[in-house]
Amino acid sequence: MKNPNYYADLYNSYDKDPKKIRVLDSTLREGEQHPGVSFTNKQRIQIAWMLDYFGVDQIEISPVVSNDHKEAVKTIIKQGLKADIVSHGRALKEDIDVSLSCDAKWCAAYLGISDIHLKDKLRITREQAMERAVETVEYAKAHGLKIRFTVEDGSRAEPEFLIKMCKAIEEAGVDRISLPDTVGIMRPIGMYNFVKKVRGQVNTPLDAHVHNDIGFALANAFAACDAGVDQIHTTIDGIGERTGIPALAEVSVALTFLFKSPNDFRLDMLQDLSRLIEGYTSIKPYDSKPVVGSSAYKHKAGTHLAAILKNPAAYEPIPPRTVGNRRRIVFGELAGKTGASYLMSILGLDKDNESAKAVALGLKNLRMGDLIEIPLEDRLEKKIINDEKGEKSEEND
Ligand code: HCA
Ligand code: CU
Repeated sequence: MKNPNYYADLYNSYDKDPKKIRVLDSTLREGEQHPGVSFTNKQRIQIAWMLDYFGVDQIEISPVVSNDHKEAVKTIIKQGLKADIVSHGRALKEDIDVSLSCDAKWCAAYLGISDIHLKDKLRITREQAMERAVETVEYAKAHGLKIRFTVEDGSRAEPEFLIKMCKAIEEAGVDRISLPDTVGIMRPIGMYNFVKKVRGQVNTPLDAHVHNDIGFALANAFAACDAGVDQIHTTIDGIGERTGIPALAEVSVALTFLFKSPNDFRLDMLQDLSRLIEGYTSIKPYDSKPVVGSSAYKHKAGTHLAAILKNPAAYEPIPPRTVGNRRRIVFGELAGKTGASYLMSILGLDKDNESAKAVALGLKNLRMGDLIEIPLEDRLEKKIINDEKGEKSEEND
């Protein structure tokens, strides 16, 4: 039999030689903009270490928010991590100076370029915005920094001005340009068109920073990749302003399995990373959250249990261990004969057909919903169950 995902992979039609898509994690910048999130410096440093060990390419943090943050940036930069540490701030010389004072090698500067941001937020003209952007990039370059420039609210900016701006900062020597959908208003084809427009006019490497206001963030991030972006912004569990941005877990799993993008991610850390953030923020990811959610690998309906017990790939796209999660089966009124029979075998009962049917019916008639959940690993748990049964029968002998 072919790999169970073989035909799906054909539809996904990844390239023979897939390009590497990089990940910038912004848990320490965008993530801290999520209501209820405020890390201590010790936590920030630990999160940076873990993200680096996981294998992200860049870690973003803002030193201009507070003195505490500035200290955190300095300390994290001193750790000599593999990932670039990107020091994020406004498109102002004074913010670049703060990055410099932290000994940063990479900085990021953002400036709103949509009419509403220019007129009502910044109260500057397009010309002034252009001047400010170019000056910021030139200033950073003159001080030996690598700089990413974010054309904030770019998806709502007048396209000609967007291109003019991108060309001007490219000319000034910018190292990357972040194309954000700041208010999460794009659908995937729209994001594709937005990125494609810029990609056709500038050669600078592009980032996608996309918000999840209507639930399209993850899809938009990948539409942006299809259009030529080579770095996606994430946060652990997708935390960020309002409804946040794509989650690191979903992005890294999709890159690995759906895009076959070459990387060294330690995917088995994903659930631990999620738990770490849960512990530091008391924001619990909802149970059906992809990859890391507590229900992401639970199987319940009788027909599913019957299949899972034979071959878990029947109802799982990726094995749970791969992403640090665990498979569980849920017994209750939906368990069916196979579920009942398995439950009986775990309890050490003989499981003839008639009794299994009776137990399945009993579970249904109880009308108490889900009664118990047990972990079920590929071989391990089955072995334990068998061993225990062995011991029991010896005891009984
Ligand atoms: C912000 C805006 C930003 C910047 C994105 C980026 C956005 O909160 O500062 O720098 O790539 O969504 O536009 O997060
Ligand atoms: Cu953002």
